[in-house]
Amino acid sequence: MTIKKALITGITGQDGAYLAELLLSKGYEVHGIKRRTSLFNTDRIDHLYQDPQQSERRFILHHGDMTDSSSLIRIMQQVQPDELYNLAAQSHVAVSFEEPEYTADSDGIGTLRLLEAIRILGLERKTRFYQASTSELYGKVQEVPQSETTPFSPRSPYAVAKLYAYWITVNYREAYGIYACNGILFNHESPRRGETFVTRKITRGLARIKLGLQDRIYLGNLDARRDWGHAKDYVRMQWMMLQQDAPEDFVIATGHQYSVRDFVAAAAAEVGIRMRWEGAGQLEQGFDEATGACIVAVDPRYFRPTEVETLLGDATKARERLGWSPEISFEALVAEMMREDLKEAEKDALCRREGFNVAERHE
Ligand code: NDP
Ligand code: GDR
Repeated sequence: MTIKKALITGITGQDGAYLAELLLSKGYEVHGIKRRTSLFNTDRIDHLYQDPQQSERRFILHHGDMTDSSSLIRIMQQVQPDELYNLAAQSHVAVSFEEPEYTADSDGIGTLRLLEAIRILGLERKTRFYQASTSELYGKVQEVPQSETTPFSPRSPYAVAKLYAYWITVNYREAYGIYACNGILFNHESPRRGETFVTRKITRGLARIKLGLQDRIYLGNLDARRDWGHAKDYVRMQWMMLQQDAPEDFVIATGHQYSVRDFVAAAAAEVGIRMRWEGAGQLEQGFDEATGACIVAVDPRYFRPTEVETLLGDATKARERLGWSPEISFEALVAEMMREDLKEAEKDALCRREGFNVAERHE
């Protein structure tokens, strides 16, 4: 039996790590592209590492970058993957306002570079392509809930770059017959979520407050509403989309929506804190009802020049056509994130008690 080969860009990220685990469990040979960094950046996939000296390796990393065609073409030529998952991106919406040109290059043109690599190498009939599209495409929403037919209205340089990536994926499917699909994924989180996205910032911050390592979390727009799922459920769907007879685009979402404030309250409840809110807008504060301490405050530095206020997905097509539905609830997601961040905070607390310096990291 021939072993299927998958290539994942963004393998060091949240989704890349879960997808690599899933594909390895299905017997794939998994190749990943990581970029060169001055410090190790493979924390999320270190448990999958196999020595290059080992024969019959099924997990192989390559150095490359979405802004560097030559590395992408070289890796594609070497691997000749059956499935190519494009998960790499400058994925932080707020950062995209600070680095708009780089975001366009890596997230927009980077996608084109991969599709061109498929064409240049004559892999149009071999390589199936998955593009990590996003609910941020809907931006200023025109319809509730949002489905595959809802018009796009992007509200950030990140979303505009991803809009280009979405359409170039559709165009290469239609123009060259490449099996190329967009997964329009709503927010998905996990204990592996980057620390500067709001959910992880909240669970990490609350764990540290609980253990006396910090006093307060500073957040931006508490009214923003999101449809939050678990990354594990969502990578399963990424794989399913490439197993169909014909390529199509799918929305992936839970169909439930919560505000940032709701997320704080749910996470706080996990560590036995009941929240009380006072004030509004920039002056709003969240208190630990039992101690009276202010543990959440608004800092306008985290407001975005243009905000996506509300997102709610309709994944009916994924359910009806592919039999997909999320298995992990919002409550279970929050509980898992809190549990894992408490363990991390306990390590820092232990170091501090033993007299070691623990760097304060906030963003
Ligand atoms: P992460 O930010 O956790 O991971 C992004 C990955 O891309 C990392 O491996 C990062 O490398 C890599 N990367 C960034 N820039 C480059 C570059 N120039 N060249 C090569 N690699 C690069 O994102 P997620 O795992 O959360 O998301 C995966 C994809 O799905 C992204 O494209 C994101 O935009 C999209 N998406 C995510 C959603 C979510 O809620 N998580 C929802 C919808 C879409 P490094 O580790 O070195 O930084
Ligand atoms: P988002 O995720 O922008 O939806 O993009 P993020 O967690 O950054 O923000 C969600 C909402 O929370 C509000 N918010 C804050 N956000 C951050 N990061 N930090 C804060 O302190 C804070 N306070 C309030 C934001 O304004 C926003 O409304 C994520 C990324 O994974 C994208 O790559 C992906 O495409 C989309 O999800 C779907």
